[in-house]
Amino acid sequence: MPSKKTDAPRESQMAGTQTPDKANTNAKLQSLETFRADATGEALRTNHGVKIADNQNSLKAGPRGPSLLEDFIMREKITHFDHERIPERIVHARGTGAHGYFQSYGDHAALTKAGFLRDPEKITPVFVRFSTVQGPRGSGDTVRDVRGFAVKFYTDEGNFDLVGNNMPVFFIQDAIKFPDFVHAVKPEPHNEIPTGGSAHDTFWDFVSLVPESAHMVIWAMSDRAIPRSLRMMEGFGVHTFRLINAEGVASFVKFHWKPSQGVHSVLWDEAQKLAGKDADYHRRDLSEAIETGNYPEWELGVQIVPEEDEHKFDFDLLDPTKIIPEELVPVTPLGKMVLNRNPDNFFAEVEQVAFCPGHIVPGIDFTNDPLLQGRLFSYTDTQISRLGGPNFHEIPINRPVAPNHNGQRDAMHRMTIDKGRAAYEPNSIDGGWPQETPPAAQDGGFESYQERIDANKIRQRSESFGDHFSQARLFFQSMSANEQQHIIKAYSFELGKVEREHIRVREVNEILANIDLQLAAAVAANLGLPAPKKGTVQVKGSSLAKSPALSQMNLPGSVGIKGRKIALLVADGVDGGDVDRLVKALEAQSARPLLLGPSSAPVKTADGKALAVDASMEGMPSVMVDAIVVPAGKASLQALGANGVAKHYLLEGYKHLKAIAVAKDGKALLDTLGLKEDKGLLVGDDQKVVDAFIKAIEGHRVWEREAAAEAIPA
Ligand code: HDD
Repeated sequence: MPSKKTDAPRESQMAGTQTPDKANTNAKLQSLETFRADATGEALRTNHGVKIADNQNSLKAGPRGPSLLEDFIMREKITHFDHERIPERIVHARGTGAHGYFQSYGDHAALTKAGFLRDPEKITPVFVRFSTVQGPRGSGDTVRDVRGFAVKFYTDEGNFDLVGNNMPVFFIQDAIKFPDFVHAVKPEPHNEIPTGGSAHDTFWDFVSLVPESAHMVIWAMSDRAIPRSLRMMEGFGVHTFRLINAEGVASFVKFHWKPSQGVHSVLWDEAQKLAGKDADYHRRDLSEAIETGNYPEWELGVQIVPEEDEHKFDFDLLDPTKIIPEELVPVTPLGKMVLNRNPDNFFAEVEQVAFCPGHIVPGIDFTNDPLLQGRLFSYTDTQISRLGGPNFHEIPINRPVAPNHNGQRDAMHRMTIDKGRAAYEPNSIDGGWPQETPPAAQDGGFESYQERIDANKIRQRSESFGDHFSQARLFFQSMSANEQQHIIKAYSFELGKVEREHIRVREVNEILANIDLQLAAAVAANLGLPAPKKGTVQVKGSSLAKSPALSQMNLPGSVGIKGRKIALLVADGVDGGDVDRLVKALEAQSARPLLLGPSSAPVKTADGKALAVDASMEGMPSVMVDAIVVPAGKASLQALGANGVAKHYLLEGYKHLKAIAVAKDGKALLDTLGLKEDKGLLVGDDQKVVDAFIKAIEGHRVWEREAAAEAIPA
C-alpha cells in the first residue's frame, strides 16, 4: 500500500495502461524519443565527446597550486552552468505539464474539416501545461489566481494550440490593455511584493478603474481561483473561435474542457497553509496521479453558434469578458483527452514548450475578438526573447509531427540541416519543391475564412461591449450560499490588504454595488465602510436569473473517490486487522490510503507486528489529504489523543470540512476535541460507516458543516 517510488524505467511505469500504449507508439512520442538521452551504461564525456577521467578535481599547478586556464573540461562545465537559466515567462511563469492523447468521439464533419476531429480511431498526442499567472517560477501553487490551461495538439496537419484558462472570461477586452493589466497585478515595483497574489493596491487600483474587469475579477474571487487540483479544473478557450467544415461553412464556437474528476477547490485557509507546507502541491498532485495510473481525463466540448445567430444574444460574441451561458447553448462533446505520461525533464519539456493561439490547423479559424487578435502577435514575439531566437519550433517539445519544409533558414540555434540550394519559392533549381498546396476538403493548404470587412480604420470600443455587470451579477447569483460567502470573504480579504482607502471605496461603490448590493454591503461591512444604497450605472441584467452550470456544487465529476488521498492516523497499538479492512475498502474505490504515524518509523500493531507508515503526520499534514480515518486500537487511540500533532490534524481536517471516520472507541477523542458528529464526521467500526465516509468524500467537502467549523481555531 505505501506507494514507494521506484527507479524502474519508463516502459514498466507505462505497462498495463489500456489505450495509451497506442498513444505510446504514436509519431510524437517516437519523435521525442530521438531526443531523449539515456546515460545508463555510458561514459562521462565533455559536450564534444571526450571521455573524462577526473570529474572531482580541476587542473592545478600542483595539488596546492592555482587553477590553470587550459582546463577546458572545467571551463566547458562552468560556462554551461553559468548560462543554465532562461528568462521565465512574463506571465504564467509557474507551471507544470504532462503528455497525453486526444481522441475524437466521432466524425464531426458537419462542424469542421480538422482531421483530428474527423476520425475516432486517430490518437492525437498532446502536451498540456497548467500554470498560475502572477507569480514567478518558484512561487506557491495554491495562491489565489487564474490557472493557465494550455494544450498543444500535435495533429497530422500541424500543431494546434488551445491556450486557455480555467476561467471562461478575461480581465480586459482589448489586447492593448494587457501590459497595463499585467503591470498592475504583478508584484509592486518598489518592493516586489506580493509574490503570487493580487491582494495589493496596484491590482485593485486598476480593476476598480476598469469596469470591464468586473466579471473576471468575481471569478478570481471565487473558489475557481483556488483549485483542489489541476485535474479538477474546467478549461476554457475563452474567445469565440470559428470551426469550418469541408464545404466552407463556419460556426462560432467556444471551447470547453470538462474534467471527469469534477470541479473542486480547497478552502482559503487551506490554500494559504499549503503555500507554505507544500508549495508544490499542484505539480506533485498531477505527477503522482499519473505515476499511480490515475490518469486525469477531460472531455473537450464546444458551444456552437451558427453564423446567422451571431447577433441573437444580449452580449457580443466577440467580447472576451462574456460567457455564453450553457443553459442557452449547451456544450456538445467532441472527444476526450487523457494525460498519461510525466515529462522526463522539466526544463526540456515544461519550460521550453512554447504556445501560441495563432497555431491553428485547417478547419479552425479566429474571430475578430480584439483580445485574441493581439494575442496572435504576442506569443511568438515573447518566445523569440525567451527561447533565444526564431528557431524555437525546432526544440523537441515544440516540433510538429507533421513535416515543416519551407524556405526559412539560419538564425540562432538552427538544428535542421536543410539540403538543396533553393531557399526561395518559386524555384526551378530544386524541382520547385517545397510547393504550395491549394485548399481542399481534406489535406489541403490552410485557407483563412473569408470574412467580409468593410469599415473605417478606427480606434474605438464597440458599443456592444458596453455591459460590464450583467454577467458578473449572473455569476454571483448562480452560486450556492457557501460559494457566495467565499466570494464575500475573498473580496474582503483582498481589499483589506489595500492600503489606500479611496481604492477600497471605489471598488465597493463603483464595481460591487453594480454587481449585487448584498455583496457590496457585506464587503463594505467587513471593511468598515458604509453600504452603498445603489449602483452607479444602470445594469440591464442577464436574460437568465441563474446559470446552474456556473456553480461547482453542480460539477461533481464521474470518478467517485478515485485518486483521493486518505490519511489513516496510526500509533503503537493500532488494530492491524482494522487497518487492513479500511485500506482494502478504500483501495477498492481506487483511492490512495496513506498510513501516517507519530514519526516516520514503523508502528507496532496490537498483535505486535511492525507496520510501515508512508509518512509522519507532520510530513503529510492534513492540508495535503482529502479525508482522514482513525482506525481502531485502544492504545493507538490513546496515544493519538495525547499527541498534539494528531489532535491538530483532526481539528484542522474538521475545519476544512473534510470527511473524517473514527473507530467506535475514538468517540472520547472527538469529545476531547469538542467535535460533533455530522454527515461527514462518522463514528463506528462497521461497513455502514465506511460507505457513508466514501459518500462524504465524493461530495468533496461537508458543506453543511461550514458554519459550525467557523468556531475552530485556524
Ligand atoms: Fe496569455 C502566456 C492564456 C491573454 C500574452 N497566456 C499564457 C499562457 C496561458 C495564457 C495559458 C501560458 C502558456 C504556457 O503554459 O506556456 N492569455 C491567456 C488567455 C488570455 C490571454 C486565456 C485571454 C483570453 N496573453 C493574453 C494577452 C496577451 C498575452 C491579451 C498579450 C497581448 N500570454 C502572453 C505572453 C505569454 C502568455 C506574454 C507569456 C509566456 C508566453 O506567452 O509564452 O505572450
